[in-house]
Amino acid sequence: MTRPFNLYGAHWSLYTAKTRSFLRCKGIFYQEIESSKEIYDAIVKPHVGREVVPTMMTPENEFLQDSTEINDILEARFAEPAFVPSTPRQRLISHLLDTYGNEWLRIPALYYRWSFPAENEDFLMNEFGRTYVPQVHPFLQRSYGHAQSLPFRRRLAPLGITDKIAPAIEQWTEEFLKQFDDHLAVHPFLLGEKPCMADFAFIGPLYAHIYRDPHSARMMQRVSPRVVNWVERMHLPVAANAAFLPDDAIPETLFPILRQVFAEFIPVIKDASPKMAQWVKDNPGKHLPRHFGSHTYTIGGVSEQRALWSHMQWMMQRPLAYYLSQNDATRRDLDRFLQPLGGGRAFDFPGDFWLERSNYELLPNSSRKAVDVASAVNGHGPGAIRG
Ligand SMILES: N[C@@H](CCC(=O)N[C@@H](CS)C(=O)NCC(=O)O)C(=O)O
Repeated sequence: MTRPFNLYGAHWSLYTAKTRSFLRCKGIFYQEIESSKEIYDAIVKPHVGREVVPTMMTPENEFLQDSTEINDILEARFAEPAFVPSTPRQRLISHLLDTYGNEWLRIPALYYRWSFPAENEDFLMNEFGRTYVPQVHPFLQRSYGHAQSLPFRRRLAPLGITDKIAPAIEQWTEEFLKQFDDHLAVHPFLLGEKPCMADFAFIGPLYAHIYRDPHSARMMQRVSPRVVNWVERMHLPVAANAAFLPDDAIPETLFPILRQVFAEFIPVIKDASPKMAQWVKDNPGKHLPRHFGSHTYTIGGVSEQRALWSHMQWMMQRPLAYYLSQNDATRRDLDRFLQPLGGGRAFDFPGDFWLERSNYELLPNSSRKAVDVASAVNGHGPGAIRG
């Protein structure tokens, strides 16, 4: 009998949501096992080295970690329905919004989760505690829940979430949800009749935090009922013959979101990238920290300081490598499309350092340049991105 994929994860977890939704939409046979202390100790830590979800064990007993890498590997193994578009504009936008959902939508997710304790605290402490120690008394579970959630609460400062910027985050989030809701009035997913990889990046923060946590759940229902509906649709199998929009079209209803990507998100990555390259030069042989230093970011017109996040650079390498791997004519067409949205120069990175994942860590490969990697990109999936 066929064995299932084992997904070790939790419903409170942003990145588990990304992989769970992918598995369900693809119709892959899997079982989800909650990431209790027992599971971390017996399975996750011995294989991955730390308590992190999602972790996946394949039917062949391979261990995978990092939701993006897991989804890429599954996409390569299960061809239908395909979630990576094959035409240039759609493919680039899918990679780009994948990066955006993964990295930028964490800001509203973490802000809303941890800024409304009167409504969220009980729910969250129970969730974290029950998942971690399901067998103990609920009263004790709460104190475990507190300890388990502490590292996440501590991420607010490095993500630049402060009292000063809170009103701007709220305004920005409602606007984003309305824009996405308007889009969903016309199209069931970002690029047509079926999800692309970016839909899975969006579902992480939009399901695990905004849809489920009590305070933001009410906001989502009030501001964007179609997003509620999309969250639920993102957990159902997708028909094998569902298609992306014809003629490599990017729907105009996505333009407001894309304008925000180029106005707010791309400048942060472009500022961080050379600073990370410098850090790598100054610290030869060292692991790049998950986050370090600080630089300015702007959301909803307000600026604040945040840390430089190395995973963001790794994610951005994916659209970057795809863009650079295209011939001149295709790149010119992509530029023509991106220009009016403010993305005309989005991909002109210095490109003099490259991050690779090895043994569940991000490692700089300073002998490799973006353009070398791009020349090796000819398909999708982590192998292709790594070159
Ligand atoms: N980039 C990773 C991030 C995984 C991640 O941060 N998972 C959280 C839960 S959503 C966690 O388990 N964090 C603990 C840790 O990273 O130490 C992925 O996409 O899988």
